[in-house]
Amino acid sequence: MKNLVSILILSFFALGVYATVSPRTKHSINENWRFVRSDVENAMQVQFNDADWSLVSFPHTWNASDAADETPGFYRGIGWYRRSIQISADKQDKQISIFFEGANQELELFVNGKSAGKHLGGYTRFSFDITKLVRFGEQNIFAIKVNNRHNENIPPLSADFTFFGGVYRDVFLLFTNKINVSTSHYASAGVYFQTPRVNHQEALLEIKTLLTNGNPTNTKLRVEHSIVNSQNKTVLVNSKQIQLAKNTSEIPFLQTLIIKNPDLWSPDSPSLYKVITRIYNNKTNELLDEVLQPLGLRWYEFTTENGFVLNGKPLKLIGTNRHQCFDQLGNALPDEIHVRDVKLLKDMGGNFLRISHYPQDPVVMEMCDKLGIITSVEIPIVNAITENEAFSKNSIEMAREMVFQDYNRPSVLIWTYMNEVLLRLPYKGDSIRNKQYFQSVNALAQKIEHQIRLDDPQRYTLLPMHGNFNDYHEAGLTQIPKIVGWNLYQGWYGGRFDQFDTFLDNAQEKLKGKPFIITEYGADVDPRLHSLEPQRFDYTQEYANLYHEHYIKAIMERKYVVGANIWNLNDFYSEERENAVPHVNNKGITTLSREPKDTYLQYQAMFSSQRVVNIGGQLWKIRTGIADANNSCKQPIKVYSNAERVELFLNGRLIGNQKVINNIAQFEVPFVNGANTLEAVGLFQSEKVRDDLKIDFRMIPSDLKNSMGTFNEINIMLGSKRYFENKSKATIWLPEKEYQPGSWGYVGGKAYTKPTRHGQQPASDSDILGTTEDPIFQTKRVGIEAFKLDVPDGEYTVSLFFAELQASTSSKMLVYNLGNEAIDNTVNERIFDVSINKTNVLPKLNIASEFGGNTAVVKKFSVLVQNGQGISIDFDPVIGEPFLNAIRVYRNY
Ligand code: GCB
Ligand code: CA
Repeated sequence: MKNLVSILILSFFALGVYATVSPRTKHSINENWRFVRSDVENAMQVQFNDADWSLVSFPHTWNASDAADETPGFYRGIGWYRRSIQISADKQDKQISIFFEGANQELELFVNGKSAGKHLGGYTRFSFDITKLVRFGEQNIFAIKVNNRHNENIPPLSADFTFFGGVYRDVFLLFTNKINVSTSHYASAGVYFQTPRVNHQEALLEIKTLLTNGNPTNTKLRVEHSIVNSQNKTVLVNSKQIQLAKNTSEIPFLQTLIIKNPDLWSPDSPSLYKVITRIYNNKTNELLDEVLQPLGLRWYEFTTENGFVLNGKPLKLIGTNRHQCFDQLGNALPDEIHVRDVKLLKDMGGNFLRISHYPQDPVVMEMCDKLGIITSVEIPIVNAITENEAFSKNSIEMAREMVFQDYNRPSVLIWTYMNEVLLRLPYKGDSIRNKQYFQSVNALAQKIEHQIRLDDPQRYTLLPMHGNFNDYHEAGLTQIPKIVGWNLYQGWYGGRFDQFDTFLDNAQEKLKGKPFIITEYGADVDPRLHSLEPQRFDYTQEYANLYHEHYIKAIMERKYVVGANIWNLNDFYSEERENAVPHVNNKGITTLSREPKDTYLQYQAMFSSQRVVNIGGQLWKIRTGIADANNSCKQPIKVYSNAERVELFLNGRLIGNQKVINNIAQFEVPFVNGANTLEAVGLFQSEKVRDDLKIDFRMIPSDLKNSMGTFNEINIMLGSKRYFENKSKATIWLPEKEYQPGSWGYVGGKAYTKPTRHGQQPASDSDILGTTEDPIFQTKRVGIEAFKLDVPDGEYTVSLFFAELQASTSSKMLVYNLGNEAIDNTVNERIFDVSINKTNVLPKLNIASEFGGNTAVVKKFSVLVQNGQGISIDFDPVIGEPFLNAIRVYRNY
């Protein structure tokens, strides 16, 4: 062995390579796991045969598909992973730890049949020392048991996001010497920085290093810290000796350094230092361990008078929240997607990220450090607590994991806990018991606050509350954290936009001196839905645009609002939700696969330091409308820009030159049938910046009767003011209108609206079974007498779309609609006849009894139209009122 080492060293020198052999190595063990989604007896045992289990790699979740399918619920229980790992004999004198970046949510690891440790909680990192269980020079069987069952002692108890189970982040093996910078303290780096004084002249840096000596001999060490600046120049080296007793761990070692003329860290200039901590055997000078941590030097303050102040300058914090999931992948994301998300926020001009509602992948934090994104990180106590010791203990433990794991991140300025903790009062109606519950919540909040301040005296704390001021105030929660957070949805879940402004001003009046962060605000956008007459709760892009235009203005006008986080950066999975896209919360300003919605484009125009010209409606590529006298169809287009003026061209022709007001230039675009190329030119002082957008416009002839040769298809949603685009089918649906001779439309009836506690909603938002085109079925016309289309002679396919939105099968209360629950509006039987051109094609149709409520039913007919008769569909009631949800007419010949 010795010979081999010396040969190696010799050959390094021979090649002229000055390599330092690293005293610690870390490599991932993500591949080649056998997996089964059930509990299996003896699965931890070495001899267990896992040959018929499936083969998976980490990151992995077992809920990627069942949390998005049409069966309510998803698997919440035990899953096992197994693999063997060869650990070479030359590792004999090493300490070996396994490091999990996260697994949801209870995990136990077995190495060679023996338990190596357990961890509770789905979002924090953890490590186990497995040195004693490993067999060197042999294959070692690793068996991991994970459980994502509901556990009343582990936060979160409930939340508006899917609790995907599995080992969904990277897993590493870490080899160190037995004398090392401790790897065991909350899976942290074992090195902790405080910067109690930073200014332009100097920064005071206190470093606490935890040291472990796993050897049976006392050893004298030299601990050295090198401070390297962003140009890779070592600006300071400090070293000190310490006698480290045998068999000890996590022995704190303190050093205080002063960095002169520091390069300051800020969003515009995120200068990072590296602190490299090395420990040497003082006698032999052998390098025993080496750890690198990022260091950013900045000072900051949250005030009501000047807002947030960074390095002496006021800075409004604007950004988003973020959930860690992606289209089809659930929460099992590769690092690259995490990286991409933080870049998306930076490119938007954002400087603030609320890492909601739980600690995320370390690479997210790394990106925030590097790109200059200020963050708050939080533990996932959401909606409610369990009033017992175990829940308290686990919550505090989680808070400590969070704090220690991201302790040195310059990006982190705020530790957050308890999101909307009074949303779900467990003792509704029992005011005495509820008071006690308030006290329990208050007591837990105080404990967490106390623990965080003890572990990290410098940073701020934040507690995000929903819009029920009185409850939080009465429970004393508005007083405990250093900053108060508000999640506000006025004008979405109910009410009007301006109630956002009055809520804030009233709350500030009562909480003088407390800085506020708008920790959430947003409105759902199904990226397939659009409207020229947007309404609250219609899920259209255009409604959300108005919502955000109002909110951001109110936020910018108020100094005591030190920052705001849009809810949310991305659409995200929430299994219990129904909505226009079931199982998804659509409040993202990008989609599940991160295509930017208009709201993203708007914020980019407002906050980016680059020159921005973004034509709105980029996700609305197929449009439709009825031809006017010039055979065109005027529809509005917004261009988001930070130019002074914008010119807009349609197919090369200038159609307007508009002043940009609040970063928006508005145009009425006379679309023509077929290809429409829009080009926007932003007129800046010294240059022009362009953006273009191609739109396929499907012109509906105004004179349908004489449209031979131009009419091909029409798709109409009844009772709707919305447009719906299906990108894969390349179809576009348009709102209904009343019939006029020569044209098309309904006769009689009225548009269905959904009654809720906060007024009528323009459409149902229940999951429609049997379709992914839910919005087509979520509106309807009730009491309809006929639908007529005066199409030219020919053969047509007519499809009638039905879904009973008011069936008496009671639908469960949608818990996440923040008090916006539906009011019962079920109907008894509806039976009706449907005839097409006088032939009764659907006698005694009873949709609810035949198919059940909220189920998509499409009836397709071939219709021969002759002698200019057009298409006339008649609805004749037998019992109750007839209805129709949508109709598609397609010309065959
Ligand atoms: C909230 C919650 C968040 C939800 C959001 C919503 O207030 O904090 O978890 O996703 O509202 O969309 O309703
Ligand atoms: Ca990772």
